[in-house]
Amino acid sequence: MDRTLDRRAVAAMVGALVAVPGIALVAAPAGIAQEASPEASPEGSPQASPEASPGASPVAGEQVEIVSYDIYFEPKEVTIPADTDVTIVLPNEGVTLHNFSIDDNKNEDLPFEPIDIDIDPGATEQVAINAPAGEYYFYCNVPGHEAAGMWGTLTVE
Ligand SMILES: [Cu+2]
Repeated sequence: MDRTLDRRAVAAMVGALVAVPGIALVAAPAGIAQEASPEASPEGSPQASPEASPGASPVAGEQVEIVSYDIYFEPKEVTIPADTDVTIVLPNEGVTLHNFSIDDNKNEDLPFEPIDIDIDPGATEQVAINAPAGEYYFYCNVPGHEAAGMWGTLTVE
């Protein structure tokens, strides 16, 4: 019973944090919704813990989620802040292997190390990125998947 109360307290605190208008969460609304319900994401994100930094710099721990399905990414258009450490969380909700790549395919003079991450079905991978402003093309490099529409645009601004 105590644990239930604790979870409620934490949920209330997270709710309060999200409600503060001064805190700009650039992440997609889906990300905000997840943070508001700790039970939905058992792994949690320690840096998002309200106890850790009450009212402190909300910029730490920027993260976005791009989910792999068969055969597409959701969302397909993602925006993140420039010159900021961002964690891209990559769940694979499909039944086949997928991949998240940002490389020289449709990107000219990529200003950061190429990304190439395989994601087993049911698994969740993640990658840290810190990119200058620009538009970057991402895709799944499993043969046939890009052609089937498994690609998207990462806008950094
Ligand atoms: Cu794929």
